[in-house]
Amino acid sequence: MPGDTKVWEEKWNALQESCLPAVEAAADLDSLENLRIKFLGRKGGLTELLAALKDLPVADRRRLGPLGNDLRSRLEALLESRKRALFKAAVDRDLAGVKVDMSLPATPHGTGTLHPLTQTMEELVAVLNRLGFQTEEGPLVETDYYNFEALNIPPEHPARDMHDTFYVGADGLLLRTHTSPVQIRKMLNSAPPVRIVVPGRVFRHEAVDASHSAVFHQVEGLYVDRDVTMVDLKGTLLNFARAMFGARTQVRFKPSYFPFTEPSVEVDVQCLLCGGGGCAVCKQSGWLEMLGAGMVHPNVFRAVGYDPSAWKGFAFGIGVDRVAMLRYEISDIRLLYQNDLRFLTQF
Ligand code: FA5
Repeated sequence: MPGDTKVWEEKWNALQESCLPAVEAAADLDSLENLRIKFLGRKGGLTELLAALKDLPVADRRRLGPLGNDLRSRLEALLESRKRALFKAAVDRDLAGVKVDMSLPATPHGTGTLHPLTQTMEELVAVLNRLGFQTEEGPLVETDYYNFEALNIPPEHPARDMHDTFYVGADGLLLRTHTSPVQIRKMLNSAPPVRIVVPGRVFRHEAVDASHSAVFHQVEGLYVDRDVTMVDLKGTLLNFARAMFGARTQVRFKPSYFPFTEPSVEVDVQCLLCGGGGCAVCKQSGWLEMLGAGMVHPNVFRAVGYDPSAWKGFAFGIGVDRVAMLRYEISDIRLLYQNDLRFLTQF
């Protein structure tokens, strides 16, 4: 009906004249919100006007619809810009009444630290670097040859029982059970003399307890030269123990067995956690096994093409986790692998 159209146009005109200036004049955020509800709320003036379009003849609807929509867009844009301006003015007003004390200390931001295992490993390597050992690394996934066979552990050798091995797929690949395979890789690639230190992660399918983990870390040492003796080995290991645990550290060497060294020793350090009195970590013995070592077996030299009558060597493999536990008085190896920040931030 033309009458309805005329009424619609009059309302549109009136709205256009009143709503935009009202928004311009709004003095605070509350009045602005009231205006938004008045014009654009569910029962707002402009909302109802737009809804009323559907009752107009088609031709009028086509002509007036864009007018209505245009007014709504302009109103929305103005509401938004007024809102920002009023908000900023309110914040400025608040801040004007606040005194900022520039001398207050800032909120501290926590910075990360190196994992205690990384710290221990880096220190161990640094001690051995100072003694002339050069750092080498090797792969975590190894072949049976490097991990066992070239180290004088042929298939079916009972010493394989000393390492519960994780095999990877069917083609004989395995997760290295110690860092000793890197000895073989190095000696196959370079002529003697050799003096290397090998830090790295190793894996064994072991029952986990306070001092045994299925993933742990070793630092391997290998020194090959013309006149290397057991005394050099002892001196090097004492130097390592005193550098890591202090000048009065008690160390004991015990005869042991490794297929790749002869003679072989195991080195224990007195348990700093209980002072030697016995605790869960040292299994009540007062000592903690720290490393295995010995003089390189002639069969290992033969496997890498070194002449065992011309060259002598010693090797050792240090359990890094055990060193970290002793140094930081950590009573359970599992704490090193739980990534609990309450624990890690103490180091
Ligand atoms: C070896 O792995 C030999 N490759 C060490 C070696 C190197 C001997 C060169 C001779 C010459 P063993 O299995 O004992 O040896 O491990 C060496 C050290 O690793 C141990 O003394 C102990 O400190 C640490 N270790 C062994 N098993 C674990 C485990 N499950 N969790 C944490 N540390 C371990």
